[in-house]
Amino acid sequence: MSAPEDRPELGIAVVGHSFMGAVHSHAWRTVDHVGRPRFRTRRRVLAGRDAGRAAAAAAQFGWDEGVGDWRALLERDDVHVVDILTPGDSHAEIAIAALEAGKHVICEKPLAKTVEEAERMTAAAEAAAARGVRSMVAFNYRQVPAVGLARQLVAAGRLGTVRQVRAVYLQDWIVDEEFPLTWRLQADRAGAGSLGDIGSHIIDAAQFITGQRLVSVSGTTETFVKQRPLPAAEAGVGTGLSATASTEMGEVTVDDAAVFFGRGDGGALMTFEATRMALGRKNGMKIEVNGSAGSVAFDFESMNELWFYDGTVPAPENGFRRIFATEPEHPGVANWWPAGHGLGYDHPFVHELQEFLSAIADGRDPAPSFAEGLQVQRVLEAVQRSADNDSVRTPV
Ligand code: SOE
Repeated sequence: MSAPEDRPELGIAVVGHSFMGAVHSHAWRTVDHVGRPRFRTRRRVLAGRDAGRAAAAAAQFGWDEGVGDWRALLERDDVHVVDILTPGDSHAEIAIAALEAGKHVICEKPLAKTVEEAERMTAAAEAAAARGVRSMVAFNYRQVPAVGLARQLVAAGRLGTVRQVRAVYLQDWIVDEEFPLTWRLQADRAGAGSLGDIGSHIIDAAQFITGQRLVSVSGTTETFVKQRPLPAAEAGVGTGLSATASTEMGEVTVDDAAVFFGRGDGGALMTFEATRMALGRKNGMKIEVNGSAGSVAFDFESMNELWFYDGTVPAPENGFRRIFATEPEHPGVANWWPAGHGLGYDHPFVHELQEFLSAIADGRDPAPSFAEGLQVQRVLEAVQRSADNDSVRTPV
């Protein structure tokens, strides 16, 4: 006999069915089984741009139905949450309409294509919050237990004064010059290239761990491959980053790689590199923080580990030690597997939904809010401005 169900139900809708559509569908499918969220969730609708493909995706990913236009979600009383997993060019329109229709909104990163869009989204989020409607931007890496632990160590003063951060995000999926010009390589759809797509993650992670906000930046970007074949067809269902090429060529309008540095409001010097051209590196999101009393180092390719150097330990026996961030006391771990059994890429997306659902139940704004997404957008735009001004110009 099953236990009586006393939790209110939230009807969920997702918009998009490519890589993030697949990942978030998986997270929505799982969130009900991890701990006991204060809402039951029901995977009601998956929206796409084509009814047939949306129906196929809904069947594949376990949604009640698929629809060919996200606007259909706004009128529905059985949809309480809209999860936006589309390219950046539609985030603002969908998020603002959904918030105005009283739907809680979770939106993939970067929040928008431009600061102006992110400002409008944040204004809509703040107006909606006054009516109890919540919103969140999906920076998944801050939900990795080892990253949360790094933040806790900084907050507890174990690193002393944070002086330096070096963060890189290294991928190689567009090294092949024949890789097609998918939306992530088009400025009018994505806003920026590596800078926005993966640079936004390390900006958020650096600020999240240190508690410092970037107040000034300088950077430069490069597009190594200027032309690529246009994609043969629209992204299919759950196709990840892959695509097939047509014979027609188009201009790449975003950066392939970005390097930049900046100063935090607590005095830290931070350096960043975001690239999709680091041949051999698949998802190398790494961050190291050095303080006056200790250091931490994280590498997503070993995501269950945090390396900690405690400067108070006597020198002869000191060194970086590996903390296996799989204990129930580590952020996000308690409801999963016994200590030492580890988590993967998909789990932080579930943590993100847990935070979102808890915030709705508590009547508070989830973290990170749209306002935090806007602040990251401002950093991205400042880096772009610096790059456009050719800030790396002092002749050698
Ligand atoms: C592609 O660079 C991508 O899928 C990003 O869009 C994601 O945010 C990142 O988690 C993995 O790489």
